[in-house]
Amino acid sequence: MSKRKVAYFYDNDVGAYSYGLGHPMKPLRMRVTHELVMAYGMLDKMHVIRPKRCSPEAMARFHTDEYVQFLQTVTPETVDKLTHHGTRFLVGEDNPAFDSVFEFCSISAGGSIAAAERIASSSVDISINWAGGLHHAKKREASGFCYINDINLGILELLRTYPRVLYIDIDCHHGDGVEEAFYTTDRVMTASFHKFGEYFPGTGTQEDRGRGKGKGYSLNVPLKDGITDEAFQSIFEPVISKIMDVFQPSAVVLQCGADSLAGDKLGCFNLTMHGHAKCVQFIRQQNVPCILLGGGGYTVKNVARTWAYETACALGIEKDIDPNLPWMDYFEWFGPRYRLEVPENNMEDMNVKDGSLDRIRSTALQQLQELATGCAPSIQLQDVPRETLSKHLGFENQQSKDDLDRTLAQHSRYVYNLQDSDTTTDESDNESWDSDESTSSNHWRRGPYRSSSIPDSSITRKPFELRATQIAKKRMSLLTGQYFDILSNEGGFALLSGASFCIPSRRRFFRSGEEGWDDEFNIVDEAVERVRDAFRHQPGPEEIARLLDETRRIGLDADYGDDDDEVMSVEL
Ligand code: V1D
Ligand code: CA
Repeated sequence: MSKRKVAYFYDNDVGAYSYGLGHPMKPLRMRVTHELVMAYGMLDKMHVIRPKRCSPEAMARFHTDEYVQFLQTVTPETVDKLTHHGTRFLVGEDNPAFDSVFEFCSISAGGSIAAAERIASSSVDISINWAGGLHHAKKREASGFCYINDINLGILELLRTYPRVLYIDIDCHHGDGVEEAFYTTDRVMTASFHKFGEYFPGTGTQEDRGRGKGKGYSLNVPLKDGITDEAFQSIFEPVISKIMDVFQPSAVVLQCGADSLAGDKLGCFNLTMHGHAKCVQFIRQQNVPCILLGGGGYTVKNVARTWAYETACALGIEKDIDPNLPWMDYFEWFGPRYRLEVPENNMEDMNVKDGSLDRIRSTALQQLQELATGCAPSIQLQDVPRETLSKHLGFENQQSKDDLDRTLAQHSRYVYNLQDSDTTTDESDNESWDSDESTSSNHWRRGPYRSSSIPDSSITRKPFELRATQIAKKRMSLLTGQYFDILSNEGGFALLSGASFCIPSRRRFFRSGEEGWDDEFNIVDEAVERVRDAFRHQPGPEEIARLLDETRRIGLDADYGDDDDEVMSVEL
């Protein structure tokens, strides 16, 4: 098999974090994996990169500002107060506020973003981040041991370059956080293979297929206990082949959660190391740029064995790997056989026993056939700009972006002070757009086993005007991604910023219909151009007011606003 250029992202510190005694998630498994990878001499065969840690601003490309800020602040001592006694952000025992949780997240997410950047720049064929794959994290809430959804951040990075991204999830649990994020788009197809039925998170039926433009682009393969290598491949390979055919992804992200291995402490499948790795080999054979991520996996020595072996598969050297483990730190953990293997056990395969595997397979293939014959993704025919959105908008120079931000902020405050009598706010409306209350009504999502991942369509966006009230908080610049203060008496600024600052933040920069560039985007483009021109000559307050008014009139709603955005899917 031909060679592939591989980038391997690893931060030495990652193994030192702890979710706490008695918690099944052990970040140490990444260190043990790395020790094996090193002992097998694989580090010399790939680019080994310590990724930049993910900044809060980069996290907020998917998550809300408020949630990211919470993660930055929370400690075991303050958790009770900051979560309002465990009712917001972190719920239950699954996601403790352990020491330095934010740093841990920044390593995991930094790795997946860097992995995506390397793929998008075509400098490698395969990127690996075993610290990533945290597929349950939601926009404004931690879930199932996951706090920051590194996968969504990585996919968003890929979408800057590629028209279509395929996400595959072989963790024993449903990849709900990724499915939900891209549920309404046809640019990301998600396919999750998982145990379904009285099992966390309770989502991922075959009826959950996406919504709107994304209808048909979410695929679920719900399975029962005890699936073996042979049975798993008998559904994985035809389903993935069909997706490759129908969707023709430009890049693939494979979440390699290792709790689908036999003998996992939380999983209930019966895959061997070789069976699990066959998914990696199969994806590699497709000759599409690919990112391999970690995920679940609770029998640490088996996780390490499997991810080390899968690193060898990425390199195409698995045939040369000695099944007897080399000497390494943690060697004694691998007794009594000290072998690179995860054998199957004698549990019964319920999928084969009751014939459900055949039914699930034919339903999945049928659904993909409908996608093929119904409507092939129109975006296929279109080009995607190679440069980043900010570059496309001309905001590529950090210094000038900072200046622009500062100037906009100063002038906006000044303008607001001039016209405060015009800025009417509804003080009686105490349902702040800054509040998470509206999504706390999403507490149904926290129920152990909800039946559908379709967002609540009864939740509607609040009128733009309501945002004029409040807010004493930090806002993130849409131009630079940096934070600046908004004082509570600058409510009008919040309103104005809703029109002006949000222009470049719109993610909907590429239209998936046949029309190509989004008309709205062209308007945005022109408006941005005018704002940029104006700021080249230090505009006065009147000019700023006119520009802000103009941008507001053309209907550039504040799409960015973190906490008022009720839709859980990202807008593309
Ligand atoms: F057993 C535990 C001990 C301590 C703390 C948590 C657990 C535990 C086991 N299983 N928690 C779970 C699952 N949570 C529940 C909750 C109880 N309910 C009300 C909900 O059943 C969560 C399992 C998370 C699996 C995560 C994952 O493997 O999919 C993963 N993928 O990437 C990273 C993690
Ligand atoms: Ca899965």
